Amino acid sequence: MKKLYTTIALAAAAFAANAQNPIISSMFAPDPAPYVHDGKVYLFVDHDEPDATFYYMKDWHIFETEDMVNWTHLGAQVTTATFDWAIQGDNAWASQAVERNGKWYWYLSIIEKATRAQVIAVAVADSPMGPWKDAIGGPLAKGEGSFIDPTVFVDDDGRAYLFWGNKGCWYGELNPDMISFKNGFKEVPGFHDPKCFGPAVMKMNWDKGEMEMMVGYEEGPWVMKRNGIYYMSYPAGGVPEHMAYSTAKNINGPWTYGGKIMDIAPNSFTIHGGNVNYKGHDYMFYHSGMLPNGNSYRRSACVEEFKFNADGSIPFIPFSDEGVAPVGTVNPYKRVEGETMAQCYGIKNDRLAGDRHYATSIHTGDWIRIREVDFGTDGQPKNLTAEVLNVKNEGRAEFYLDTLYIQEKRVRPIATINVTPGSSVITAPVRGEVSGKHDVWILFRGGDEELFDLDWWQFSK
Ligand code: FUB
Repeated sequence: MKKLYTTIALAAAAFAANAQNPIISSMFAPDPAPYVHDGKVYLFVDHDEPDATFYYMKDWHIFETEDMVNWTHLGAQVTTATFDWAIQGDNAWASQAVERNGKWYWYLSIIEKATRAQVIAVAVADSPMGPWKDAIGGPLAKGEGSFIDPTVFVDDDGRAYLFWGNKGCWYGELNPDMISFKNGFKEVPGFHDPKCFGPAVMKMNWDKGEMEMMVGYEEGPWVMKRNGIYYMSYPAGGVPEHMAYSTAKNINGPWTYGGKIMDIAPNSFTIHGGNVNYKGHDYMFYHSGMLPNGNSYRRSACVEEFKFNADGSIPFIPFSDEGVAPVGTVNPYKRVEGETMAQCYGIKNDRLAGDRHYATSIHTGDWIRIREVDFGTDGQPKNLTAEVLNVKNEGRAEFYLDTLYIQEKRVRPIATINVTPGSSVITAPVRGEVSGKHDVWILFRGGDEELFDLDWWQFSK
């Protein structure tokens, strides 16, 4: 048993005490595209496989948060199978989504089966939870060059634009239907000018099959507007990529190179992301290869807070292990999803569409950490209830406050959910005094085989 505790302690230490980056640890979730809507931040990501040796990607996932530290998995809502004209089970690359007049539009990088061309697809739904459908039945944008990494931007006057491209940047104004272009699309003006898109570097031109000098811009544009200025941030400098940005007074340019804003990502030669303002804070999302077993093909989303300079320029944003401070709390007296977490070890997400999701692949020694759980000061929790699914073997979910260990000694759980074959909804008593704000750690224990899936938990007074 001592060995088990040591293993758990090491696993917990693998993510240093307050380490929050990468923010998604239940799967490799690169190319984060945040979107603020209705008091929440949605995060649209693609998905590196755990054993990947290239970008062999099959599906796109969504997460959401209201506190910037605990993220809830909302499922694999779109897969390559959404587009029957695309290559299946591969090349599900970077994406971005937006809500417009009650409909959600998700722009994605994919490969057309008939031509093997990298093209932009668009899926549409009434809500992030889907069902998402192919909006057109074919590519939205297709042409000469590497048509990947779409970013969608809706201007103050309601006009919407799509930008995209690797080693080239194209854009077009979208019609109000969001699934067609008003006047086609074209290369972004000034694209080949280093004054617009950064100092030139030698890069491989895959179309010509030779090295050539190109502007700093590499791929992954992210377009937004602040105080009347348009900003485009993008991975730059060839591979390995850092993050740079340009600004313009007009969406049609000219763009002016603004400088480097992030270094080469830790343990990943690509970087990709974008920024949003949420609850008065500015956040820059990106990905790194810093999860256990991570690398350039096994990347996950990270986030840093930053402040624009007084003149509107973006400062250099350093990477941190800590990530960002919470801007909200979790109410333990309401249902908390099993797939809501700040960090985890060993746990995976389901890969389902729809609205029922859960924490899965649970084995002895795996854990989930939920931050900023506010038990309040008005009365004690008396019971803990949890629902488990797909019970494979008996085991238990032990709930702890703030830590699993004090000086290498295991602390006592405040409640234990004992799971036996056939279990579903289980209630257990709460031990000790519990009030105020805490991290809740859920430690799973049982035999050597996979245990069960966790759907939700909730305390009651
Ligand atoms: O994730 C696959 C590709 O890697 C993306 O489309 C690029 O931006 C790079 O991050």
